[in-house]
Amino acid sequence: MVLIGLIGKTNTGKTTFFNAATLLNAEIANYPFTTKEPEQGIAYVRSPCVCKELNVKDNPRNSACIDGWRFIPIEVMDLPGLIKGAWTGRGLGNQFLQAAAMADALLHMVDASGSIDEEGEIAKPGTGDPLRDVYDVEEEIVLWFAHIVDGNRSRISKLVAGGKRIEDALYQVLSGLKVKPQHVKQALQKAGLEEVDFKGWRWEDIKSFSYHLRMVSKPTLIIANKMDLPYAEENYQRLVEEFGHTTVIPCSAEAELILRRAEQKGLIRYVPGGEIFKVIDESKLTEKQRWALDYVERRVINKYFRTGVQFALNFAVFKLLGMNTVYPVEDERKLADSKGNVLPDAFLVRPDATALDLARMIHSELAKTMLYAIDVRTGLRLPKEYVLRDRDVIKIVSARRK
Ligand SMILES: Nc1nc2c(ncn2[C@@H]2O[C@H](COP(=O)(O)OP(=O)(O)OP(=O)(O)O)[C@@H](O)[C@H]2O)c(=O)[nH]1
Ligand SMILES: [Mg+2]
Repeated sequence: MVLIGLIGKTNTGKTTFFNAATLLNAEIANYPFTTKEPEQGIAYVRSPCVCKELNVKDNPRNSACIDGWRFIPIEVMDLPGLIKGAWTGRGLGNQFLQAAAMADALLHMVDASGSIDEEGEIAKPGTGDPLRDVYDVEEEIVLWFAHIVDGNRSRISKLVAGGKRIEDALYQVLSGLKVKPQHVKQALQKAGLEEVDFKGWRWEDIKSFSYHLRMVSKPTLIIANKMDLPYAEENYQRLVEEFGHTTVIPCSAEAELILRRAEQKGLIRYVPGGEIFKVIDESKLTEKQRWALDYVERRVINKYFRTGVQFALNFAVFKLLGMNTVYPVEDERKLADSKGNVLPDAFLVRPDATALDLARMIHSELAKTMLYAIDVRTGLRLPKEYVLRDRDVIKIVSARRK
């Protein structure tokens, strides 16, 4: 399953975002380093379901269909907050970095209201500097990568002396970080180090390579959180200007948490990622609930049209990682599985995934006996190597079934 990691300075709202996305109850508090251990949970990305276009009523199994939107599961990981010096093992740094390395993409949470000071304590909005916070956290990650390379100098040198290419030697040392061989190659190219003898690499070269490796291997979004607070708007503009190469998404994790909890209690109707919510029965709201919902409406929905939580997850999965949604079926006429469930599953697949990859995702046995696939919309036969496209409805035909 796709894994999205939440990184950032302490107190920026990572756990609030995590709880809103997963409806879990991890501890949220206004003191630094509340989260001590990485925690994983299931969240959903949403994609327009094919049920409308194909004019059927679906019975989803691995996902959900609400108002014509398919909600497909992904994994989200909440991580301990970072501070300067984390790569040396200070604070909860090491554990954080090892867990972050497992993610396919990262959401870098920032307190856009500037209400945390340098040490991570809550302060008056407008006093902290979210730009500096982004640089600090990024620096920690790069230094951590760099120290893995530096600490393995002699091993890498030996591998190279033994005839291995530099990219293979580096990959061997770094494979625990879920980086791919092509990431190592790209980072070498971008740092201009392809032709430089590894023995001659200076500390700056290692850092430059590590910076590029971090960038290519862990695509990242910046989440400007706490947009409901004063000063957030100005800082959001500054973040966009400073980090134009990275997408910055305005967000209020707290607002999303309020809406999802209210929806769970049956107080409002709200589809995550939707731009509206409706109170079901005004008379059932307590004073506090009414105030909270009013706050969300005034400070977040009316200004930014959404809380940003669902948007951020969607952006990470569909834009950063380029994943496609594919609907496998067994019965191409009924668009159903063997039990008659219509459009039972929606799978997220990588941009280069083939029909054979889809068969593998369903069952390894199916992949072994696969003959070809059928594009259910057109009835056309597709070869195993067919590269899947977004919203494809596919039947896998195998030898055994015939
Ligand atoms: N106003 C406002 N406050 C928020 C928002 N998101 C989180 N907070 C508050 O910020 C504080 C820190 O939230 P957490 O979710 O615990 O932050 P964290 O990044 O997980 O912190 P650590 O686990 O210590 O790294 C809490 O008091 C939250 O209520 C938001 O969108 N708006
Ligand atoms: Mg936390």
